Amino acid sequence: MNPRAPLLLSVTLAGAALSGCGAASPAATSTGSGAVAIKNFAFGPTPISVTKGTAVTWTNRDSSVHTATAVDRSFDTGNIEPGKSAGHTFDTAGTFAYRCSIHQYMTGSIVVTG
Ligand SMILES: [Cu+2]
Repeated sequence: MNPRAPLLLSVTLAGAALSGCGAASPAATSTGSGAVAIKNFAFGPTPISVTKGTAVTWTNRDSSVHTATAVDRSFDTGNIEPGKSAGHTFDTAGTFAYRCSIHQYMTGSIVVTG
């Protein structure tokens, strides 16, 4: 018996399960790990949807300092220098609007699902 056969079968089944899940989920942007870029004085992508317990990372790709600060103050990355990253782990389900505390017209939101 070919010892690789069971492994190939598992991979095939996992692939089928994943594509089934994707078809059932129409959410535009949904990931288990969140990554948001800050570029040209804007957050993107936004909104993003993550599952509870996900660490979201903001990476500053501008030449200005930015922050990601919750409107309700539930989180605040503090200053993120150009080229640096900062993160926050979302342990509570809900929708969290945030903005840059320096440039308050920069807004985004994180949707945390249970
Ligand atoms: Cu800013």
